[in-house]
Amino acid sequence: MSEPQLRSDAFLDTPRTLSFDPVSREPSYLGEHQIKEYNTLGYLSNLFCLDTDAVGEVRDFYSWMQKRLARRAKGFMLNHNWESRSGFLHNLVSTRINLAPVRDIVGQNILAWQTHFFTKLPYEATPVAWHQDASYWPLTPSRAVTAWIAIDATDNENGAMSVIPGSHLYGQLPYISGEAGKTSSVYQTAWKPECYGDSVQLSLAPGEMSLHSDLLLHASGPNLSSRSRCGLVIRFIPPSVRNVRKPGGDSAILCSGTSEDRYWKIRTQPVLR
Ligand SMILES: O=C(O)CCC(=O)C(=O)O
Repeated sequence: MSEPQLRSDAFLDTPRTLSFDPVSREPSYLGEHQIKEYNTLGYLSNLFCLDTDAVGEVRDFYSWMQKRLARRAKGFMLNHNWESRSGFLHNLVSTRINLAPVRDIVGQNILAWQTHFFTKLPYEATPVAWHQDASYWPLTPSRAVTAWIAIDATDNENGAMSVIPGSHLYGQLPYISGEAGKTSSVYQTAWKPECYGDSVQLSLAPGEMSLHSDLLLHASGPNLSSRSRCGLVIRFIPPSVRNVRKPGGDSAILCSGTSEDRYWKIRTQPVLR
């Protein structure tokens, strides 16, 4: 069998710096051992993020959003970036989540670039293929940290996300392109992910989050249970990161500190729910 065509850069026309920069600042919330863990493994898990009331409000918001979407064509991307139109999500992201562990990793100045609901309905079969987030994004350098926030409990049965510890240290990895929605809900599939180590599945209780580097390989399997698996994902960046596809500057939500760099316009809270 011939080898498929491998790719290693989705943005050939716009070079990016895709390498891991270890965290060296002194933490004020996390322990030193957790910073070491993040640097060597590329992720942290089971961190407190949202209280029970907030989790309930996100669940209500998600149901409301799905009812609105039901009137339109269904699609994975429709769950994307609601924070840019929703006052509720804007407020949640900027004031209600436990940012302390994110601050210890990203620094004092934090922007939320995008959000996404990654949901698997009961018995939903579509897996998420192994991929690196940084490979997809027109951001440079690769300093984004994803908070994967459990709205429902996640475990082996309902398709909790898995990661390959240490895979963030290899920079951009080769991948094959595939059409989203057919075999996976992402369109890059890392080539031979098993070469980078054994995977670990991240079981989370509602309100807990994991944090992962944008270079860490991650994936998830089908939901084999009668339970829903809803996660809210937030992409956090320091303002020194820029979008190479938007030379005039991109926009983001300011969550902490200031945005002293010229690359980002700060979004105001939308009036709509
Ligand atoms: O929710 C999942 O299973 C995958 C999440 C993911 O791919 C991401 O956060 O980039």
